[in-house]
Parts: sequence; structure tokens; C-alpha cells
Amino acid sequence: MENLDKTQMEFMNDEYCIVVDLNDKPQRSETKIKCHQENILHRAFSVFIFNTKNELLLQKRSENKITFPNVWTNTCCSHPLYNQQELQEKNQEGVKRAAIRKLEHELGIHNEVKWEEIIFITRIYYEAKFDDKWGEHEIDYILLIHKDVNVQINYNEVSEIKYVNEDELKKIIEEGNVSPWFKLISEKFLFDLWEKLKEKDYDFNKGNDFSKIIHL
Ligand code: DMA
Ligand code: MN
Repeated sequence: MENLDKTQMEFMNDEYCIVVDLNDKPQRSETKIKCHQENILHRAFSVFIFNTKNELLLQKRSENKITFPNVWTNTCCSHPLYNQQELQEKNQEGVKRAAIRKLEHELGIHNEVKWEEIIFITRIYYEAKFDDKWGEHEIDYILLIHKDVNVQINYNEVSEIKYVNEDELKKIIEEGNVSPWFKLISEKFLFDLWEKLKEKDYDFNKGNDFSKIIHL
């Protein structure tokens, strides 16, 4: 472990994730490091921020990230922590509050987004090995924000950002340097979501089955 980034390793050891069953029922807490080394199913979120020109904000994960460094991915991803605030299930409040915490930490988005304006789309289940030691095994809440924001990059987390339209994203995915979850989400429903977003006042709650977990 001697070559791993110190700041990132502190998060691995100090953060407690929410271990869930296949129905996303919380079971117990577990350290971030154990969850990602021992393939333990845990709760996560993936935020997609679109600006008012309907472009998607991407980040390139920094070289310091222990899992999946240097790849392009959606705006921000992380895990709600095992505490009362972030375990809150009603209206997915806990996960949305965790998203606000990490948007500030990774991208310096400060006091610009309220948890109530984050739109919950669905949950996905997926597994992705990074190497023989590390991997992801998650129930991942897909969260949408449609707003112009000010970004100040935390370079320990993120090396670059950019806004893309659909064609630009398709090119990036074809080039292959993207995170596995972002690739799966893009293949499964991201472009449908993008079409709906362009319809003014589209109601994302309409016909949404909140109980469903999509296996990718
Ligand atoms: C974990 O993201 C969550 C998903 C959906 C892959 P991450 O590795 O960026 O988490 P963190 O920012 O907490 O290191
Ligand atoms: Mn994870």
C-alpha cells in the first residue's frame, strides 16, 4: 500500500459505508476499505449535473484515486455514510445530503444546490473489478441536477472537468477511457434521460417505479 495516496487512504480507513442487502435494506456499517477490498455490497450514489444548455458535466478522476484513477466519469460519485443524517430514507434524503457533501468536497460547489432540488431517477445494482485487490459492488442511486453551477476543482479528487453534449459523450465512450459504472449507465438509460431533460418541465416522477432496482 506504500504508493497509495495518503489523503485517499485516510478516507478508505475513516469512512464507514452502509452495507445493504440485494433489496437495499441497510444491514450494518463497514469501512470503505473493507467494502472495496472484500466485494461487500454497499450503498452509493452517482450525480449527473446538466447545465441550462443541457450539457452534462463530466469529471476525470485524479491519478490519486485508489480505484479507477484517470478515467472520465459522471459529475460526482461516492457513498452515503453510516450516520443518522445520511441513512435517512424518506425522499432519498440521506443520499441527496451525501451528494451535496461530495459536490462541495470534489468540485467546490458550495451552497448552490439544496437536497430538495436533486431529482432521484432510479437505483442500479452492479459489480466492477478494478484489479485483483479492489473493486466496486454497489446499489447506486442515480441523481439528477439541472442547474448552472460554479466549480472549483479539488485536485486530489479530480484532474479535469468538461461539459459535453450527446455526440461528444458518445465519442468519449468510444475512446474507452471511462469508468465501468458510467459506461453501463450510458448504455442503459442516460441518453433517454437526456431526451426527457430537454423537454421543458418533464416530470421525472411520472410513471417512475421507485421500488425497482435495475441490474446492470
Ligand atoms: C464511488 O465513487 C461510487 C460509485 C458510484 C462508483 P468514488 O470511488 O468516487 O468514491 P469516493 O469519491 O468516496 O472515493
Ligand atoms: Mn463503492
